[in-house]
Amino acid sequence: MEQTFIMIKPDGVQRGLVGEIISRFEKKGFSLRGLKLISVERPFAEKHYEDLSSKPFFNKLVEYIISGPVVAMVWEGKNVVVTGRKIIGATNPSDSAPGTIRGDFAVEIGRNVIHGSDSVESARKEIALWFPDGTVNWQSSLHHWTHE
Ligand code: YYY
Ligand code: MG
Repeated sequence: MEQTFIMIKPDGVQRGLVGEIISRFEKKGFSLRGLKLISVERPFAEKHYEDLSSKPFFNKLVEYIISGPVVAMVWEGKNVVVTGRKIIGATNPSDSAPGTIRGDFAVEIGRNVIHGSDSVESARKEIALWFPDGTVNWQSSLHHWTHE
């Protein structure tokens, strides 16, 4: 079954949005496979965002991610990568639809509350980076009520 990496950024943690965000993924019907509150250091944040290292906003982005603890999660379910991105909403909160996490809770692109993997391949890399000891292999007893 497909998995994705989801991270609640420092602003989401500080603003008390952790429960709300987890609840949206749970209610959708996805299964939690990994969860931790963690403060990361600069080299780790740079590694996570290495594909963006040439972008003008890279340093500011890394500063933001290391500015406080984040909640790192692995979620599993059918098409969870693409559907997770839809739940999160467009990168710039000015463009994120109401009903999405960024559309409902964010104003600025540099304070957009949450990260989600953009492909199955980047999910695989990000899960390996953030959960090097693996994730929890279990199946929710509700699984057959959400998945055919
Ligand atoms: O995957 P997603 O988070 O939606 O966007 P990315 O293009 O991967 O950029 C990562 C991160 O960088 C974005 O969530 C906010 C920040 N950022 C920025 O501060 N300014 C930009 N012009 C573009 C992205
Ligand atoms: Mg991205």
